Amino acid sequence: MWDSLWINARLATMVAGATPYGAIEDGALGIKDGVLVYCGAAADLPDRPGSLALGVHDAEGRWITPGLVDCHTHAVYGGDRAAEFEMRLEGATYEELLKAGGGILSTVRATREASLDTLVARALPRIDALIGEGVTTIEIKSGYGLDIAAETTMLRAARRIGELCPVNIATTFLGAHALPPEFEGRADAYIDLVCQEAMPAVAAEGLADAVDAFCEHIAFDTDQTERVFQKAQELGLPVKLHAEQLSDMGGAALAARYNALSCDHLEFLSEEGASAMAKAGSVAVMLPGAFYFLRDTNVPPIDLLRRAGVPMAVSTDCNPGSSPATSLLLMMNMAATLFRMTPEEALAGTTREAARALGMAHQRGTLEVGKAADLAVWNIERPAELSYRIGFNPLHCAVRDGDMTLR
Ligand code: DI6
Ligand code: FE
Repeated sequence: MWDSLWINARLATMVAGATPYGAIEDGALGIKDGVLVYCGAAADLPDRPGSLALGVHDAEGRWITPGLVDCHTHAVYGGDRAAEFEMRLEGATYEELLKAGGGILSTVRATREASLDTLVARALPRIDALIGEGVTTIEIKSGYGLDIAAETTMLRAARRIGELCPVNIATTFLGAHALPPEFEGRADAYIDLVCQEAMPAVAAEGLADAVDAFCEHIAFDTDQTERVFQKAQELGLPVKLHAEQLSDMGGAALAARYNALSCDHLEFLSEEGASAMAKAGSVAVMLPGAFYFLRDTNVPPIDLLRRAGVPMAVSTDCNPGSSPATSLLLMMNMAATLFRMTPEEALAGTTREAARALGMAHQRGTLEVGKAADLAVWNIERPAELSYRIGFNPLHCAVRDGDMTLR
């Protein structure tokens, strides 16, 4: 007997191939031990629903998609940056604020002051907002601690959230996010600390599933980024990169050489960068919330990525400075309106390709037999509605690893 069976469902399996959205119109999903054991036409079920599963759910014709995956967030942090937002509206730029000790560094101060419990408590409403939209997997980065104690506390807070909430958490060590004030003028010495002490400590405790860096003229250059990647490789941790957000540093091509899971932002990505990513199979993570909030004008080269065959994900970049966003559905709308991604690309970008960007493609991101039973059930008539609306949540209920989380 299966644990549960969904019938009367329209499935957007998001399996790439024959039909748009991998759609199965009169579909059924069977679940056992948190895993999909049936995914296909209801007509092909081997028996009557009642004799197949302990619990039978009637989706009443609703669409079911894979649970959404938010593959790039900085959802754990202390304080907020609303005052800085006001200053930007009075004329200051993002880069000026950072140089004046504000920006990321003001969040670093607030994060260092916060206890693990406070970090968790402050993050929970953001996590709940994401879960409320059918998100079943969230990546959370460190990067606002910038010393060993505060970075590990951030990562522990992220792991704790995974224990408290019905959501899968992937953690990423982002020690090379910004230069902490005590290392002013000594970026290489800080990278020494990241590589020789912080990363090994994080790896020894199993606190990070991947390693990220911010390669930018206001953060770290390609040599420093490469040192971080070398150490990550040595420790057996996959890498990803904040690349070409504000300028073309050649970060994407560098990351591709280290088989990066993803390169993220990419507003200034070059043709060489795109083809290197295609060869390495790195996912391009689009972050339209940051583009919008910083009033960026350089749209990431979507057509180039399409032509090169680079998979594209879409994420919130949930963070206090450049994207205080906790709606992945809104990001899908922005990916369509601002970046001209199609609604199908946007949904693939928050399911299949987002899972791939986390190295979880074998486990999550599509509705397929053998994958985790992570589902979002929607009150919509067609999948394009998920990208179409602005600030409307049509979620009916969600299932994570076979358990109903929200209804
Ligand atoms: N790029 C971003 O958009 C965030 N981090 C990064 O490297 C912004 C982080 C912040 O402003 O707090
Ligand atoms: Fe980011």
